Amino acid sequence: MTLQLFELVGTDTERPFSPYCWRTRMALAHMELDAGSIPWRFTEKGAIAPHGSEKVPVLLHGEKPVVDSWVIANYLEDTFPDRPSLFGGMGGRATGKLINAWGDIAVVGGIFPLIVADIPAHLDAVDAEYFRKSREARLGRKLEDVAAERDKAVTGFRRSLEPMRQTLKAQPYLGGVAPNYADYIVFGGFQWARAVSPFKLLEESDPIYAWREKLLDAFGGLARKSAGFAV
Ligand SMILES: N[C@@H](CCC(=O)N[C@@H](CS)C(=O)NCC(=O)O)C(=O)O
Repeated sequence: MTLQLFELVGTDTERPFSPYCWRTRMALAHMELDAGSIPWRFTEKGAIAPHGSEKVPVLLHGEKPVVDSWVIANYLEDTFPDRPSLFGGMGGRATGKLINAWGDIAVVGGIFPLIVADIPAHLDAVDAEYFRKSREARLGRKLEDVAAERDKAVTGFRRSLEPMRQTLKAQPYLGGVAPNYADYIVFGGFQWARAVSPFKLLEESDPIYAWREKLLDAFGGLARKSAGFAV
């Protein structure tokens, strides 16, 4: 049965930019699973509604839809037990749940105000209007006003990554000697930023920068080859 992934894009279909879709894309590569890409834009709700979702990623396994990046990771782990494991056992899966929440809140949530104003330029007029309206309602402010503070705000974001920094001083990946799904959860956030924004999130001396470089090169440079800014 074929695998197909709905992936968020804007005007450039070679620039998938959802942090959650990137978690799934890296997970598929880790498991050595081929999956076709179905480019999806914010306002194309009709394409995924029949699969029971308003958001991407949505993975189709044959006819079967699997919705939400964490659910997809668990589905892949359980459905393809003969493939390289994403979690490395029940402990990895359980702590992966924590990293997933941390990735959503501290990483995606932390990066969001730093890059959000750069996103509309990658969207067509209809999507850009939807994005601006929905995100400004969420933020309670204009995107440009949020962006105006980013040079200062990035310091707090970098500080918030200290637990990860400490971990990477002791081991090469969150997964230990090799990456696992915990790494892809966090990496998805950085790859989202790289796809849409020239803003520098990490200093080169940061161990997280070196970790990100390794993941950009993983799987034949899957993430590095995808359209993005070299920051
Ligand atoms: N918890 C979900 C979050 C998915 C999500 O928020 N996807 C965004 C793209 S990054 C989306 O589809 N947004 C649609 C919209 O804003 O209308 C997951 O992990 O898959």
